[in-house]
Amino acid sequence: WAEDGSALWLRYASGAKAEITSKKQSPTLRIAVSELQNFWQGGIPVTLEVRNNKELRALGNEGYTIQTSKGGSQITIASSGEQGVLYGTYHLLRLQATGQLPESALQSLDISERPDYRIRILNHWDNLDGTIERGYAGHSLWKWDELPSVVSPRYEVYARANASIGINATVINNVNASPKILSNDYLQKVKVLADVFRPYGLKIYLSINFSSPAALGGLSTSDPLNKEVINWWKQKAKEIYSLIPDFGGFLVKANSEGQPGPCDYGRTHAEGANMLADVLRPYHGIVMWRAFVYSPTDSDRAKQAYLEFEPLDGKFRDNVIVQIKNGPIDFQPREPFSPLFGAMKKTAVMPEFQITQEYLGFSNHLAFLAPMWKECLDSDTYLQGKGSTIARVTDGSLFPHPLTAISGVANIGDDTNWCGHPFAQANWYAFGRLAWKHSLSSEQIGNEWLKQTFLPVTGAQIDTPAGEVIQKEQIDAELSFLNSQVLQKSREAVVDYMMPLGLHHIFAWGHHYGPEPWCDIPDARPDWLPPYYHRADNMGIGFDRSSTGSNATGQYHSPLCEQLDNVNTCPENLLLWFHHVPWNHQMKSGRTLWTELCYAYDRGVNEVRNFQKVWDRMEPYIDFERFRDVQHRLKIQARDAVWWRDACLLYFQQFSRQPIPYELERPI
Ligand code: GCW
Repeated sequence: WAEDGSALWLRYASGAKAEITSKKQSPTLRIAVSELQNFWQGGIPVTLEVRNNKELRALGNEGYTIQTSKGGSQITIASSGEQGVLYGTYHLLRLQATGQLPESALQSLDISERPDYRIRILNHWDNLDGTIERGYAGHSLWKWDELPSVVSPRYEVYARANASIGINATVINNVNASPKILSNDYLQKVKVLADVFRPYGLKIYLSINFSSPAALGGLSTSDPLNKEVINWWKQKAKEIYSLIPDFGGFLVKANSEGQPGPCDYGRTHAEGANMLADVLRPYHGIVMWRAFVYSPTDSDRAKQAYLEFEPLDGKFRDNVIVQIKNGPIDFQPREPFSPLFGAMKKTAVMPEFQITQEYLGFSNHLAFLAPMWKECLDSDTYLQGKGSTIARVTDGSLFPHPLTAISGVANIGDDTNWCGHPFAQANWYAFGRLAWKHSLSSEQIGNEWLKQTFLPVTGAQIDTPAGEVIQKEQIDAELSFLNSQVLQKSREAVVDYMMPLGLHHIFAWGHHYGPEPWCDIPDARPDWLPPYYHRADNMGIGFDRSSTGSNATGQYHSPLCEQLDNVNTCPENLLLWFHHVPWNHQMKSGRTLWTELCYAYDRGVNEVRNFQKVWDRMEPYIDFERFRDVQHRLKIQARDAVWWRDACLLYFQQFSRQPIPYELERPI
């Protein structure tokens, strides 16, 4: 009884040969038909319809309805577009796989869905040499050396997995982009991928290097206002669209971490983005311009993106969207939301989440990230008064921008199970589900994923190797327990054992895995050297970003600005992000800051130990290979949690000069 995780959440059992019909034929509809022919077990015939009425038009060509006709003799999945029919198909199969289609439900289906964002996009940080920046699941899926001649079957499986959760776009190369991606040789390869992805509604985008005109085209400059440069881009766009007529557009990292950009020529981000936007406009292409501008010598890095981009509000073309990381620094276990989400009324902005666990224990630690992304999406920016959540700022409901999008940096590689940690698949899944519908709860997403991933797909019971018989219902209940006790608590546990109370960026230089608040590596970037982020000294700890310090709090709207600015009203889980706090400061628990810090680190360790216990209890219900894999990784996580706690507490204790409370475990 073994599974290797390669089937992801798509472990459908064979169907019961009901009649599946579609009047219209097309590659996309053929996929929908065959998915249902292969896996639909409901017994009732299913009809797929692409039609145009008012209701369906309102749902858009990706939205759909699923309805049982009167008398219960037929289910119809309808959409104004083929893509919607395919998404409706996967919706129906998901209900089936998660046990939500008992007879009564089957008889009365009346579902109507439309996606919250127009573009739901993965960003792969895959290099052309096959390595992946911050990738922890093997090498790149894209076998550039074999393409365009050899087409790996995994490309289609990848497209299908994305379609099954509503992801409709993908940037296949690293934002630290090689100019070579735009060479004709590579574009021929990209075209093959685009052809495989197309029937699944998955559109290709590319990251570009801003100095491509010089680096690849041999021009003497890449100045965005130079005529020859503009012409070079025009020719390039023509070439791309002749190969890939539905090409999505460009993602750009400019003037950040040494990447070239318009500022090299005295131009603004807007001038750079607009030049590319104008070039792509005739083909309906778009530009996603990243706001991650990082210069390590800044006095407060957290303020930089806002300072550079806020003055540019209204200066971008309407086919440009500014892509903002959830936090103002860099994908830390917990950050406040980036104030830039609350700064632009006339510019379309989109969130960039990180699915790959660069700062959350790579593929060794179990950390379900839906709670983190929801925390960001649900945050109120107060941009237009109360209720201006990031979800509403970005999904088009607050401002009628024609372009809405949400992106996630992928955690996918060529490992057999795609993502390294079996539970890392849950984050790919959760990103897709939230991008489709940001009001879904983390609990629901976790439950859906667990059931599809671990429930036995056939029969009402399983016979364990130990000779026991276990009912599926019991497994179902155990998985719900796993959801509430492990998945839902896992991100907070990482925060606790790595950097609680608003601490951030005390990672080891280079690899970003373990602790190094003491970093003393001479060639590290200046901001990595202590005390930059933690500011620990004999008085206290934390970065004063209040009005008495860097005044980053001033980048937030009232009343949040005042709330964050005051040490007594700032949420404690962000306290040390915004304030330098005395070691003896009294926390809400009544403990001093130092004691609270000790408790938080210790709690993180104990949480992981509890995850181990809960997981061990799953042994009878989970196939052997995946059970063992997770068990082994939890061992690493538990050891790492102790390492983090001991290292950080012993380091900070030099400054606090106070004992670790006796009731807590001693550092070894
Ligand atoms: O998180 C940091 C990473 C870099 C990454 C950069 C970015 C792709 O450490 O590896 O580069 O952010 O987002 O551009």
